[in-house]
Amino acid sequence: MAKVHIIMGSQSDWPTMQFATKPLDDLGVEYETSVVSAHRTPDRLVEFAKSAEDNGIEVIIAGAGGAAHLPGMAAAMTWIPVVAVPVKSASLNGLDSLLSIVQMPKGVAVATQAIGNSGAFNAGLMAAQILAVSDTELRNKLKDWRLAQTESVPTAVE
Ligand code: RP5
Repeated sequence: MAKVHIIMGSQSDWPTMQFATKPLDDLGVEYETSVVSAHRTPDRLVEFAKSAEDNGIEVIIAGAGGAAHLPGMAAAMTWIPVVAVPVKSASLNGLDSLLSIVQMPKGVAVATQAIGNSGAFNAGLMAAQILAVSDTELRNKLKDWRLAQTESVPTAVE
């Protein structure tokens, strides 16, 4: 069973959320993906979040747009870290998604990333970093990944 599970409120979130898979693929971290909507499939959300620990999930990545209560609701039902991605919305460019995800009242934590593709990518990276705390092999891969990124930035302006 994969330790990382990526949930999203709608199939329409996938073009954004697929960016979360890039660093996970690069680092050899397995993941699963599901559409779980807080308001369209609330029972599916309850089932997912309450069984996450028994299913061996160690990090949840949750992306949603608009009045985006999916990450917070998932976090309310499990202690497993939830890394959230505010998906860019049609009406308000994702500001609605960001504010509704990031403004968690105290007592339930959600690790909110940036709006859109960069946030999704960093959510994958953050999930790997969380797992790396107790996985030396993954930690070394992350260090190499970061070094390669640093070395890929040229000093010269062309
Ligand atoms: C949210 O509503 C989803 O996360 C998505 O970002 C947004 C729009 O969903 P669709 O109407 O495209 O299914 O629940």
